[in-house]
Amino acid sequence: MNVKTAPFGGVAVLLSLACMLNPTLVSAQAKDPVQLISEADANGDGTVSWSEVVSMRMKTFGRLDRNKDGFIAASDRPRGAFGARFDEAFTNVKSQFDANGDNRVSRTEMLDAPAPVFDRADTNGDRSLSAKEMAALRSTTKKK
Ligand SMILES: [Ca+2]
Ligand SMILES: [Ca+2]
Ligand SMILES: [Ca+2]
Repeated sequence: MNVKTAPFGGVAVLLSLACMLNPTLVSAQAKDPVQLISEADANGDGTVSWSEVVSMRMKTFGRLDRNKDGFIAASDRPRGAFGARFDEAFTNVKSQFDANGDNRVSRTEMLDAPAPVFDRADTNGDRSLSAKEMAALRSTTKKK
C-alpha cells in the first residue's frame, strides 16, 4: 500500500463526494426528529409549544415554496447548486406531508399534518413540551 499516491487525502474527498451525490444518505443523518423539535423552541424558554411547531412549519414552507404559489412542488426547484439541496428537502417534506399523494405539499397539508414525535413526547397532553418532556424524549430516542 502506498500512501503517497493520495497526497490530498483522496479517500476523504471521495467520501464527501459520495455524500453530496447521495442526498438520502445525508438526510438520514441530518433529519433527527428530536433535534428538529428542539429547534422549534423559537423563544428559547426550554419548552416547545405547538404554536412554535406550527411556526417552524410555516417557515419551512415559506423557504421551500419559492414561487409562492401555495405549494411546495417540483416547480420550486432552484437552478444550479441549490437544486440538490432542494430535492433533499422536498423528498423529506413530501414523505411527511403529502397526504393526498399529488406530489406537492399544500400549506394546509403541512400545517394540519400530525406530529407523531410531538404527540408521543407530550405525555400530559397540554400541546406543549416542557423541558422535562423534552428530556424524556431525548433519553428514550438515544438508546437504540
Ligand atoms: Ca418555547
Ligand atoms: Ca410552490
Ligand atoms: Ca399534496
